Amino acid sequence: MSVNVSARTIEEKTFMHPCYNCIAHKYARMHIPVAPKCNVSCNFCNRKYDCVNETRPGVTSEVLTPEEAKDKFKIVKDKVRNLTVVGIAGPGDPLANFDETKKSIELIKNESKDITFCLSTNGLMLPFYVDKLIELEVTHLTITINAVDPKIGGEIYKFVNYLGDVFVGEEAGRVLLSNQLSGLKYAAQKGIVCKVNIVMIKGVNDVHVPEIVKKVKECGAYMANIMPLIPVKGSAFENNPTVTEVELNNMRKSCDSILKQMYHCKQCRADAIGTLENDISSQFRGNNISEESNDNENKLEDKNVIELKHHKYRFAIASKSGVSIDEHFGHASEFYIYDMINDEIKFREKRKVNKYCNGVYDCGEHEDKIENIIKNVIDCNAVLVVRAGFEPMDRLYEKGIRVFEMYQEINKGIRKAVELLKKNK
Ligand code: CLF
Ligand code: SF4
Repeated sequence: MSVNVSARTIEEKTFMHPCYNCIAHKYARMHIPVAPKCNVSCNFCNRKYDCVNETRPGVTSEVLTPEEAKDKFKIVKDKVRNLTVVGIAGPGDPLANFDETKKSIELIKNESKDITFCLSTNGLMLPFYVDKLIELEVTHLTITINAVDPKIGGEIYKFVNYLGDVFVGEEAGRVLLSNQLSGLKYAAQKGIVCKVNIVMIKGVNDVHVPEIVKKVKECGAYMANIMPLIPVKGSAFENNPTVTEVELNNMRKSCDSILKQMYHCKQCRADAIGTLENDISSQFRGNNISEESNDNENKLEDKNVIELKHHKYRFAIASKSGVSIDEHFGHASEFYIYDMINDEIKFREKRKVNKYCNGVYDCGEHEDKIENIIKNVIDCNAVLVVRAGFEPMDRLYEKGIRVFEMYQEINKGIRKAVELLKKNK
């Protein structure tokens, strides 16, 4: 089996890919955030943000279903005439969400024959999926490889979940590396154009970077993209020092003689749209619900559309652990937003709110706070919490949002809430 491109040749696609070719800066790419889960835990990642291997932390993308991604693609394609690439870069790993990845590509391929498909992966599941990616006509692949020494890898990955077995330390580094390199070799042999991203982490893998570049070149990588660590709040590396722009560029230059280097990466978000210089994704988020939208009417309209057309439910969940509904309404500083569509439960995003209750001293501010919370959950059918006071319950009820008190695992709680909504209890 080899790469079969429909209209443009693979060389043309690479020539018109804004990440693979800096003179292709006039072309746009669109990321579709259809991949929320991940099978690896990188020490520089805090899962409330997008995959840091490819994207900028600090911005949480919405998660789309494949159908939603296809609908959004149609809108974007009509408006962004220079669009050449559709990429999947998170918010987790596309190969840990292969069904969604596959379905999205198939649906979009039906809409456009000329689009280049590009994926960014941690590489753990790559050996399993190269042939499938070729069938899907994915021509460009990014694999993030932060170490070619399992010992160093062991310092970078908290754990690796490989087919249900969890590995830690050096063993985690070994399992991941072995799959990354065999996947890269195989994909490159089969004609996929492979870029390797390397997160440069001071004191951990910085002096090791040239060795990584040499190894991936041997395995067939087309280019390398050395990126600076962004110490994400809440991650194990949150207090690690960062490399300076000068140190980063010096490293890239010193590796240039080994393998072609990328100098223009923007560490863009998992729902980025536009040229690398000009991200216009915010213009397209109104089509779906976004954490940036505080427009009540849009959210209400959206909620009605969702309920009537798609029989879909949306919930705001108060959770300390991220696993169970275990937070009091008044103590929640953020809500996890989940959808249930055709019996399938999907996490969408987290929304920050001002805590409703900070103790007796701010009782007078409750009015403003409940307004702020209502704005953030207006598109939801219900809020699921351990406990809530009568006042917030009444105010949410007035807006058509139910409050269900329960203490259980999130998915179970959602199913129970759907039953209650259906029975109108
Ligand atoms: Fe996206 Fe990545 Fe494909 Fe580009 S981004 S999946 S290769 S289409 Fe590009 Fe953005 Fe840098 Fe990635 S600037 S973060 S390298
Ligand atoms: Fe986070 Fe990406 Fe690493 Fe997964 S691969 S843990 S999403 S940085």
